[in-house]
Amino acid sequence: MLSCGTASVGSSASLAPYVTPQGPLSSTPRMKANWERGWILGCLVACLSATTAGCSDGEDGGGAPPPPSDMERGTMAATRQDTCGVAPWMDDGLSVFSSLGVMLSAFPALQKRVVDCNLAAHDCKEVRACEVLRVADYVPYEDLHLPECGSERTDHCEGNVVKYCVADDGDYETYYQASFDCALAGATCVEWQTDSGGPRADCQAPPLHCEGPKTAYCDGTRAVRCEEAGPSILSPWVYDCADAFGSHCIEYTSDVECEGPATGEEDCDDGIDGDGDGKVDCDDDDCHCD
Ligand SMILES: [Ca+2]
Ligand SMILES: [Ca+2]
Repeated sequence: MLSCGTASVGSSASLAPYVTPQGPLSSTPRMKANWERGWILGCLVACLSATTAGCSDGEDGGGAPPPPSDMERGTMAATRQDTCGVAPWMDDGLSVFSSLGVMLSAFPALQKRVVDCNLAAHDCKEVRACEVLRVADYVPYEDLHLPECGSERTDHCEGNVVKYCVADDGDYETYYQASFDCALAGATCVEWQTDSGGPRADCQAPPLHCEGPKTAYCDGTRAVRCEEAGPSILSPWVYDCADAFGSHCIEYTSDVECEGPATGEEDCDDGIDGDGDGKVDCDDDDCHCD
């Protein structure tokens, strides 16, 4: 019995498609696509790789950490996708509508292969190549077996489980019901009404050190994004840049990003060689300072 095998699926798994609200981003000019530096995979990540076998079962006496949860795996994958310019997950806090960790739990058929691929990747080039799996695994809601929300959205909380309504691209007349246990994200299910009285619900994460929405800060290598899941419902989320091939967190213009060898020089005004290539700020061609 492997002690660090693949993570179990969350308790509220329902099969349904989801199209990310963010379209794929083209890689930015400052991105260096051919980075080939080696990446030392820890046991935790290595065991998620389809090409890696053989984790100890604890016989070495050290004991292995528990397998990462869907939220942890999805967040790691989101951090890699964002840092590699695939999709801007780190623009959002915790919301069932914009969290890859939630989607991995709620819609594993759609996200499992691409997330596994992201976590097994050795660099941004491989992360970008994983997108073919996301496209291949897309299935419209109507082809799966989700309950319908009805003619009106019926988003609500059942205990700490959020029952939320999702729709396919191009068809916002038929909503299907997905569910997620907010406790899996250390969060609380909250309900509110739209201005027209429509019911809404989402998960709300603890406020951490957020001073309000549309703010962000670094906490070591971690990027903390402070955003709202609904009106006045602050719900931050944390992305560890270290998960993105050894990147670190940088703050500028009230934003946070990951910077490191995988991204090239991002902050061109801090006097620091952010990507470790020996060239600082404008001396680094990544900065395009002219
Ligand atoms: Ca710099
Ligand atoms: Ca540099």
